[in-house]
Amino acid sequence: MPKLHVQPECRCPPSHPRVHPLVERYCIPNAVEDTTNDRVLRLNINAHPLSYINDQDMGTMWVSKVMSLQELDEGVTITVDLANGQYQVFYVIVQFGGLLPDSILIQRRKLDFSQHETGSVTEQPWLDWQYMARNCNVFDMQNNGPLPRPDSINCLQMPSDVPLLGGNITFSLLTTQPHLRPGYNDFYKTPALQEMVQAAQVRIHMKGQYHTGLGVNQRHRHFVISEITISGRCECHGHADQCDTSMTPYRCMCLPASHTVGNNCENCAPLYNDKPFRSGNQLQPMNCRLCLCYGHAVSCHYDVQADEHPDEHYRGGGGVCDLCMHNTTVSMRSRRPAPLDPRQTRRRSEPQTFKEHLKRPPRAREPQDYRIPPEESPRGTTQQPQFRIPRELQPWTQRHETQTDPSLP
Ligand SMILES: [Ca+2]
Repeated sequence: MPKLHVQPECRCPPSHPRVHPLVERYCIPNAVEDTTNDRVLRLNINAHPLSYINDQDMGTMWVSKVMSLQELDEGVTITVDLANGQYQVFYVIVQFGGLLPDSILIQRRKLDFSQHETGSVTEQPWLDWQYMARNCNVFDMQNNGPLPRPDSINCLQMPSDVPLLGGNITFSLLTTQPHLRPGYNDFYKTPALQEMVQAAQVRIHMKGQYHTGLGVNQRHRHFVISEITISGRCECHGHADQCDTSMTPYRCMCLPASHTVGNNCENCAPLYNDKPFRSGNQLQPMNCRLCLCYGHAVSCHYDVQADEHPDEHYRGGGGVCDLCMHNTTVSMRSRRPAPLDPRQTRRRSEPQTFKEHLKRPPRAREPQDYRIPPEESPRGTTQQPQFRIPRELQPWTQRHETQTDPSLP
């Protein structure tokens, strides 16, 4: 990539830093006559770099080269790498500065989590997310087709009144219109939808121009994007309220009460495997459960065979203490540490706390009816997804209307 030299005021290249005083779409060198023929278009590859596409400044924009009709039909692809992990993405907004494309395909790519176990990285396929078009026939799809399943994909027809210049396209996963996506209002109980929001990379294909048929000037055969906004949150399995996104990979700040570990709070801590790992949700925190090893083991694992209520989280328990210490062994009935020989134990004067625990069968203490313990109140609201889209970014709004981009020739 060439080194960028962008003058924020005039967008002229360094070799021709002055805006032509008479014909503003040209730049000319310093210290030459105004009538010089040594001039270059202000629209050039250095003037509107791709980095302007996500600099959080609506006033700066990326401008593609001026294309032939064939190049427009072949289209342009922009790939956004979310850089430090796989997020739960809920909407994608593309804010255009010029003519809207005739058709758009938004795709996503997930991370290959198996690489941690196998050591090899497998390139994940691109998955279709949303089609949009002036007429969905270009994709051999139905206009505004139904969404029978939570992870169905359809083609949204762009409205007939899109502005000549500017406007935006919005892909909002949970508030699809005109058909609401099944499960949109029950995210935590819709696994297919939870899978569908996962993305580590986002790709946007744009083809053609919506208004080309109206005889658009050749100089406007290009794409202009002022900002791409991708909104998501860290995948913390409902066990964190905060996330450090300055790290690579990002790290969820697992709540202490969840007793989870891992960058994504995706595992139970070593001594908290009395129940299998489960994701928390709005109503149930699903904290990992402590194995009753009485201080005689440093880890435990879950054994479904030992669990009287394997389908429930707050009843039963299948934790098996690992490598029992202090002359204890695992009781085959309860999978808890038991003294090797009770008579010997009495003689050896076991610690008081251990004997007290033995008097209290842990199972009898479990509540018969399900009730969330007070210390396990549902997660705070900060962990809930925020789906509101600013009013000015609602789909198909006409933010730029007929304004002309002053920096264009
Ligand atoms: Ca920008």
